[in-house]
Amino acid sequence: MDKLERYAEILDSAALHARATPQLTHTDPDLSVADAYRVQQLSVDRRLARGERRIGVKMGLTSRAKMLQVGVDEVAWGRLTDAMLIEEGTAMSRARFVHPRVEPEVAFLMKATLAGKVTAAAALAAVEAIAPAMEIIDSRYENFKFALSDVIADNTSSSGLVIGSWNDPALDFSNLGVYLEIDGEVKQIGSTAAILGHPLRSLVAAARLVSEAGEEISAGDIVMAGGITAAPNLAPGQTVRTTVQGLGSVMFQVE
Ligand code: OOG
Ligand code: MG
Repeated sequence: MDKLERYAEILDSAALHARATPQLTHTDPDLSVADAYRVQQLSVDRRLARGERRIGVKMGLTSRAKMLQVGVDEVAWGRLTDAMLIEEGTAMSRARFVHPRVEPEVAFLMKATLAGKVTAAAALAAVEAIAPAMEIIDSRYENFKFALSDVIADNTSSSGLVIGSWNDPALDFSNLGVYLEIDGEVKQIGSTAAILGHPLRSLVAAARLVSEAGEEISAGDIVMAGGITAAPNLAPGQTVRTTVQGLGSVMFQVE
């Protein structure tokens, strides 16, 4: 087994068994971003081989708040599978994760292929709908600490997503107020403008980055635009809700 396949197996099994693993860059400080994306692909392939289905992609580190929280200042992307979906209003089990956090986001549902260098107008034309959403991130690394290559190899911490109701993308979603509540208490406040100045820019970046990997965003795909605020920790018993002005709210519970 070559080195990158070995890394993919380590990360996949850390996720499967909810057990933290040391950062790859501790023993391999020169692990490149290109190799890290290859590890990500190999580890997601292992999920697909177990019967999971690809449902789209996620962008990460698209806001200042997120970059500051984890100390990595480059946008990155990851792959989403159906096993990560948590139905809106239901409970997720804390025990399946190492140290989960939640991020308020918006999600796009695509109605056309989007690949390569595209304009924001072309990106918008490929969007079927937009929804308030939350991502549950769970770094497979000890202490939730990583360098850029680590987090890319680890599928940018992606582990769960919850999507609210779909809205017409014709409304202006460039600067909508967002708040995240835990047990009815507001924990984080932000705006969709925190996502690279406009959530469409995240979609434009996704089209380019996904194409660089030889893949594309297809009709029916979900694209998560990236966390709007810093991500609070999750604990059993919590009720978590994100509200996006004009788009509605989305909720789940932790058990
Ligand atoms: C990396 C993933 C960040 C986002 O939306 O910014 C991310 C992490 O913080 O673990 O998903
Ligand atoms: Mg995220």
